[in-house]
Amino acid sequence: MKKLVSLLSVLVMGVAFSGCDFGSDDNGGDDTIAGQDTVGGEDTAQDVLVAEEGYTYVRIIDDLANVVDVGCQAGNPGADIDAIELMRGGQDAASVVATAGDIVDVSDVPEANATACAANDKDDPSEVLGVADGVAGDGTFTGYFSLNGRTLDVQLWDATDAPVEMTVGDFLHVVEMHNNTPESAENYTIMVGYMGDTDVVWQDLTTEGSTGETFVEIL
Ligand SMILES: [Ca+2]
Ligand SMILES: [Ca+2]
Ligand SMILES: [Ca+2]
Repeated sequence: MKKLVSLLSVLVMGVAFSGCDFGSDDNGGDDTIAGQDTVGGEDTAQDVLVAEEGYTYVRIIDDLANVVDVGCQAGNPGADIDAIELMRGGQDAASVVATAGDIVDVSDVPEANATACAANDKDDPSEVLGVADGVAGDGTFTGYFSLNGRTLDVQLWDATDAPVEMTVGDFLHVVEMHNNTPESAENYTIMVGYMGDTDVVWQDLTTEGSTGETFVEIL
């Protein structure tokens, strides 16, 4: 059976906030950001074909250009991932049926990132587990993991710690913390995966350039 996965990328822009540290540029704010055209709430939609069922894994790939284009923010370099939630029946907290329950893998920090961004005080991947601690864009900045060029693999679990498969109509919700400034809403790519014979098989959702808070509709 085949599924069609449609990406609906929505950056939720809340009340402007100042004074937080995440995503803040440490060199005066003169940087430009790749993919900035997605900042500001414009929706995009792309369709890709998913050839297998049983998707319980999610991969978040940091955009290496975050460091180049956004700058090396003090203490939280790269995309700042608070939570990865699976929602059923809506796009609100009450609709969450599964969250990142297991950290499957975290890749090494690329050499270029390690050199440019040696300081990362948001370096605990377990911060992505469970429901969102903060709300992207509203100034509640807590409980997130700054990728600093890395790739993060998780499995979605329900409240009983059982893996949960994505089904048609679900929304995959990735909370990347930002404060309504272009340089704080950083780019990343989302993939979904299922367990093959020996390893997780990953499906690209063509979500490169996802920025800030993203919803992916499973169709
Ligand atoms: Ca960041
Ligand atoms: Ca969190
Ligand atoms: Ca950010």
